[in-house]
Amino acid sequence: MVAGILVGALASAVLATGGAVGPAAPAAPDGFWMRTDARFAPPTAFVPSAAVTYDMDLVPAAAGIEVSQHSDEHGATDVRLRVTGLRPGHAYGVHVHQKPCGADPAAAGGHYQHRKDPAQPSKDPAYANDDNEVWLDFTAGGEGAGEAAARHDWGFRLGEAASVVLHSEPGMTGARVACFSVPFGWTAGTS
Ligand SMILES: [Cu+2]
Repeated sequence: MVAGILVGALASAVLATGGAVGPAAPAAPDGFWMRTDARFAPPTAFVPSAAVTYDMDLVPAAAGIEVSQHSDEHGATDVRLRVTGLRPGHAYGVHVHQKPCGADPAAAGGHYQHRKDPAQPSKDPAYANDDNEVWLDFTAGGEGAGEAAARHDWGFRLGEAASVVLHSEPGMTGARVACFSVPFGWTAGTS
């Protein structure tokens, strides 16, 4: 697997020139797709990776991750996750988080929420659930591979979704064991 990013958008005028946009946030594209992959490395690695592991037991160095997003012109969004090289049989919790990864697992911030809980970090189940957040929990198979997908009728707001965090167990409570910085896109359907 070669690490990289592929990004597409239907509003080619926006991305191709940028000339029509003002100093504020650029106009949202009418649709968006993106796929990015990387291999995990510790935050201290000589060659830094967009994918960092904080727990080499649950997420070994050189384990692989791929994340893709497809948003249609109405904002409905599919996010897909594929991983390789993890601990066979282990159940991981995974969410889209607000900020990019850092050497500190806390750097990724809280979960992206469609309706933002006024109290952050959010623990209220009315907000912290898989309808209002993007959860990609999975159990690694016998070879350590896994995948998950989530579909919502909403998309991300500009700049507010920036990583995928793997946790030590499904749901809300697991420790952060790895993080992948992902350039999620926003769409016109996002309000
Ligand atoms: Cu999380």
